[in-house]
Amino acid sequence: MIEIQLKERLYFIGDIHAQYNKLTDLLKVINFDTNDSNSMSAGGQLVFIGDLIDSVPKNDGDHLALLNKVKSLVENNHAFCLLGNHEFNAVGWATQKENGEWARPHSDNNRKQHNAFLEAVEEGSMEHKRWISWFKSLPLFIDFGTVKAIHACWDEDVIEQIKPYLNANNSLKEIHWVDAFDKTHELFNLCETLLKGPERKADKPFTDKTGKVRTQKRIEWWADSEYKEPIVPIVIGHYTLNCLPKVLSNKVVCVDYNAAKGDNPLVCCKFELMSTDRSFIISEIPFYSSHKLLVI
Ligand SMILES: [Mn+2]
Repeated sequence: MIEIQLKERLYFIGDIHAQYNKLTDLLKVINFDTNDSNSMSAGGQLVFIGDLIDSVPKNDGDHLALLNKVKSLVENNHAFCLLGNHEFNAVGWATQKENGEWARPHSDNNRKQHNAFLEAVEEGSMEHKRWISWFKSLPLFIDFGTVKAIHACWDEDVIEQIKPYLNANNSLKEIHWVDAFDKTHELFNLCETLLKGPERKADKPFTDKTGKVRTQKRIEWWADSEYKEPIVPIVIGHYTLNCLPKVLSNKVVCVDYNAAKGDNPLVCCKFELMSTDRSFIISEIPFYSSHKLLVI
């Protein structure tokens, strides 16, 4: 567990993908106003689970408003922000190897996924470079003691293996960013598992939602027999669920309900850190949604 200044409760917020208005709506729903000491911000902190950026066409959002808001919340001890696979990929896109190639190839498909962000920050600008250096400072996971958070998969073995590559705050060390995109380097698969989730060979090749043909499919690690049940609850995002918010297993909660798309709500769950109740029941964890009318 790292040394962090914790308050009494945490609100874990799912993948936002530039939907700034959904975040402001959600903060109103949970009464989290940093200018009002009578609001929940006095005893609570937010945890952004990653994937702040990259919106889908027709749902542009507002990248700069969102990034400025989240960064300011983090700097003022109102929030923590994890690295998602989209911020990870953004760093690879903007990182050149010694031979001049980009760590993440500038293919048409990769550009398409990332274009809304590149347009918002103006690719190559100082603004772009500033956000990339902030993304590099974000932790891959946080252990809050009675609850842990990561973008896609908490795998104890992988976390042990990746530690030598990390700074004290669990962000990737500057010298290893190129290795993280090198398929021949062990760091590549470690990052893939933690940020994109473990995969297994598919029965037959299939085309994913971005049009890419894949031979590996994601597994539901929280229900997989190769994974031991975690000891403390884990909060994740990434899995673009489309049901009403509910826990995934006895110990795993997901807060990504595809806010990127259309009118889907942005979802968060609340976790009381000071609870001394040892019989804490994860299935009773409260969820909140940016749609006031959607009662969860
Ligand atoms: Mn993701």
